[in-house]
Amino acid sequence: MLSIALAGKPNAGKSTFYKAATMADVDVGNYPFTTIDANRGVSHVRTECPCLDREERCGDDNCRDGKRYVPVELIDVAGLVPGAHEGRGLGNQFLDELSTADVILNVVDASGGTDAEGEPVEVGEHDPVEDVHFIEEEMDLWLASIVERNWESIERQSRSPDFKLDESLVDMLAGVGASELDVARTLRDLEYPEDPIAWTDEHREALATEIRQRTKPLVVVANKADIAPEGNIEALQEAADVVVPATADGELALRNAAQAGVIDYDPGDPDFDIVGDVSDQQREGLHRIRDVMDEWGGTGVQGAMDTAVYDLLDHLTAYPVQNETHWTDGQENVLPDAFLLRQGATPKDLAYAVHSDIGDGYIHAVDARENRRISDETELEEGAVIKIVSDAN
Ligand SMILES: Nc1nc2c(ncn2[C@@H]2O[C@H](COP(=O)(O)OP(=O)(O)OP(=O)(O)O)[C@@H](O)[C@H]2O)c(=O)[nH]1
Ligand SMILES: [Mg+2]
Repeated sequence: MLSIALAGKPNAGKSTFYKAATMADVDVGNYPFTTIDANRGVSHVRTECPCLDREERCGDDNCRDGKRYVPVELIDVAGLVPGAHEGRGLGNQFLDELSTADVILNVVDASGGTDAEGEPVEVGEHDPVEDVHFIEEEMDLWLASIVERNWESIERQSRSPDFKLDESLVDMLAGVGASELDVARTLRDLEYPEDPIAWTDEHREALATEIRQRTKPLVVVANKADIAPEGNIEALQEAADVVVPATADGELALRNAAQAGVIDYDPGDPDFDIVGDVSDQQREGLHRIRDVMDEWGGTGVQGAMDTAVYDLLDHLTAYPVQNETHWTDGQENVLPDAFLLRQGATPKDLAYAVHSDIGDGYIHAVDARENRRISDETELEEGAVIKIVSDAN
């Protein structure tokens, strides 16, 4: 499953985001280091379900009237402070938690109501722009320390006649999610001595930064948008490439209200309807959330995850079926599964995503929308509905 990690300084709202996005019961508190051990759970990205092109909706939990929710892993780690890579705050073991993530949501307190260490201050007192880049720097330094720790082993390996730097680096960096392609492209873009013994700290740091950029893209979540002073969100939008304004707290309130039957709201909707009895105070609270949603197009929680997966990672959703006419599995469930794949993925990649046996036994694929066989080289598109014919079926 694709993995999204929430990172950021303490008290920025990571656990609130996690709680809203997973509906799991985790601690939230207005002080630094509420979270110590990482929380891992399942959330979803939202897309349009292919059933919208048919007469009937799927009618299951993952598809609400054509809004399709595709599972992803969400990880909520302890807060990071500047210097974390050398053990400040709760230290660098928490950076290790990020190693399995495919993409990072850097949760920033856009209200400026917490200082660099996450201690509460007056709203507007701290400049949130300062919190944008330190996460990347900490991650770079953490990765550089991994490279340094392992360099002796690379030097040793380099004495062997069939030593290949790229292969050794792939071995070393697989644990942080770097593929052969990531390493190949990184080496192509860097200047470095052929002999690993001649590498300096600067060479290793440059390698770490390049690899981090390729393997851990970041979305800035400008959280606490509900109380952010005028101009703070805009300043963050200028400081980083991808910024999603958000109110994690607002999303949590909406999900709770929806669960209680008080409002009609699906995660990622730009608005909600009040359908149950609410007190004046509740109504006022809901209207405050609506003001933020009106300004930014939603609460930003669903939006941040969707941006991470569909824009930054550039993934698509593909739906394997067994029956190409009815788009069902063997139990007549309509569009039972959805898989997130990289752009450029082929039917065979989908087969392997379903199961390695299905991939190994792959014979050919049928596009269920067109009801025709497609070539093995076909690049799948968002919303592809595919029957895989495999001798493992
Ligand atoms: N106004 C406002 N407050 C929020 C929002 N999101 C979270 N908070 C508050 O911010 C405080 C910190 O929230 P947490 O979710 O515990 O923050 P964290 O980043 O997990 O903190 P650590 O675990 O200490 O690193 C809590 O008091 C939350 O209620 C938001 O969107 N708006
Ligand atoms: Mg927390």
